[in-house]
Amino acid sequence: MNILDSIKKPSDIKKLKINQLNQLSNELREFILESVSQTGGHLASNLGTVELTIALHYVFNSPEDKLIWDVGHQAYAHKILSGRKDAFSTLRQLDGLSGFLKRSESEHDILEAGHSSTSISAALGLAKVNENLGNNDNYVLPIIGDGALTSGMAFEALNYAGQCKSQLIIILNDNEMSISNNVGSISKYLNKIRGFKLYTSLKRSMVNKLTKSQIGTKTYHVISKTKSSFKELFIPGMLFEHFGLSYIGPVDGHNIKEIIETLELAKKLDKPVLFHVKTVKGKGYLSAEKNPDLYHGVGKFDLKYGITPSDKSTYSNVFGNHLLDMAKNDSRVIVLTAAMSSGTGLNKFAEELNKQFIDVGIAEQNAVTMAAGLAIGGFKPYVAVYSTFLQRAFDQIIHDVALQNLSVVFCIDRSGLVGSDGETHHGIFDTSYLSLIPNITIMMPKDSNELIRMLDFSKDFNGPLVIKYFKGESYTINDDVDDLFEPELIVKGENTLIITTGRLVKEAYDASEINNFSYGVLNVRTLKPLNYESIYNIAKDYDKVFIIEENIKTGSFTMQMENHFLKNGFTNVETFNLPDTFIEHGSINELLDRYQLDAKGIINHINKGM
Ligand SMILES: Cc1ncc(C[n+]2csc(CCOP(=O)(O)OP(=O)(O)O)c2C)c(N)n1
Repeated sequence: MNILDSIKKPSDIKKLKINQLNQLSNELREFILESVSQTGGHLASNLGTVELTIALHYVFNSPEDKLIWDVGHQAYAHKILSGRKDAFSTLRQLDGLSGFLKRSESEHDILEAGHSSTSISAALGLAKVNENLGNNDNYVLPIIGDGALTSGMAFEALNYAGQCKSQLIIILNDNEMSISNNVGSISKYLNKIRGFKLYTSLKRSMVNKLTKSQIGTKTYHVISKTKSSFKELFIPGMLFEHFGLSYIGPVDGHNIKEIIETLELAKKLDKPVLFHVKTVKGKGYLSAEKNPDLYHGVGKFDLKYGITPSDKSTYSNVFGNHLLDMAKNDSRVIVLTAAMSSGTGLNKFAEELNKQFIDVGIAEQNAVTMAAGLAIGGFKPYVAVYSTFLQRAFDQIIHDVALQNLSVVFCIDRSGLVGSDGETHHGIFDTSYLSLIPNITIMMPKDSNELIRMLDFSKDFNGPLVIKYFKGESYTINDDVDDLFEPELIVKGENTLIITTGRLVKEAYDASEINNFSYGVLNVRTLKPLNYESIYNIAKDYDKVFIIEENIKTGSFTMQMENHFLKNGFTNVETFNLPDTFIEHGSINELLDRYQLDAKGIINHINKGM
């Protein structure tokens, strides 16, 4: 039996010797590679955390000591070592294991996440519990990447962390990458200290002694006035020391022995610690080491040949390419991304027009308010962001953009269901949380032509504008009605009308086609302001109206439209949406099927009648 098969729970690791731990790391890496190539998932980040995970479980006692994985996309080794190896082939599949941490899956999963930079804050809460309950021997260990560390939320937590009075060891997993190259001053700072030899607080006393004895009293007095800057020459991680943490590192994150020995040392300190580990994203699979961005999140692929980048046109590509053309003709156009340049289709833009491209790192709030500043200065900012991550900047949209009626365009990718990333990532709240904001206009295209028309329309539009589009391959349906504020009757049909938007226009069209085009299909492109009058004028001639949307019910456009129909005495109207719950993971098609929003589901609804 190999060693990996004998590990049923984290404490089993403690029985192993160092050479066995090394063997375990090889087996684990092999297993992750094989498995993820079959299921898809976050590959490169997980290949980088194998040794670190083994060492953490060797030194600490989970779940009494709390391992808190930031984002949770790099915790596959943790999931496998905590009793989920046999179920791993179901990762990210409908009703299978989650691709992130899930408290219902295991007592070793302490915090659920998917959005980044929450780990230190949650850890501070748990550390306070330990302090108040007198749990002096229990450790709390947030594990945060260098990308996640660029977020304001991580720094808000660091600002408090120095006051923590119980055992806190922040593990900084530094692989020099976010999804793409990490950006900004924090990243530059970490790059600088990565080159230092391992520094521990034991060495700090040596530095202090060295400075007194070797440089002479006179010089020492001059220097002691600027002691901090003097220390910076000798001590890496002074930034963290200024936050009241003891810095230890950098440690080779693929040397289990070194990690274990240094963690044991960290346990002896009586202050909160920042433990800096250098890892390699994609470690052990050469293609992923060379191209970690491409291997950050993967679909099923052949391990022997690796991934070939897809040439399928997605809405993200259509957006990125068209905005690039617009920006080439108008130097006022600036695009902002929060660490998602590849996901939002902006890689080509960044390469060709870097002066008009800004990556702020994982800092959605900063991106939105920076866009406000650009708009005030007369530029035309486009914020390219996933629907789910824009939730972070809700206040900035209201307070910094909408209140001042600034001309910022929000290009919201992944609106609607996103598939296997699941609960934390579906963009199913955006109609609800955006349509309540005054001054905002919200549009959603049914196909790639309409997306391009909306981008063209945005050029001269004044005020905040949202263009939200869904994940997937782009297609075109048929010609458009010119005025985007008017609804578009795509199929006239007979007695039944389906009113919808975005991806579901195609599902409604397919449902109608299956029924010899007997259902009318009305495409609503502008969800705010809702053109009640035009929609109602078309709909009132039908016997039955179904309004559907890939958004939760509360706050949806379907709910708003339904109220209008009822107010006008039209009662043969029914709405269907996603339910007001968190939606699980699964492929988009499986979820559309489960929630009866695909063509088949629409026909079922209609056949059931009212
Ligand atoms: C708020 C938020 N914005 C964007 C993302 C998308 N995202 C997922 S992982 C990741 C990179 C994180 O980098 P790092 O913390 O260094 O981890 P690594 O993948 O390099 O291991 C990003 C940008 C996210 N999860 N949360």
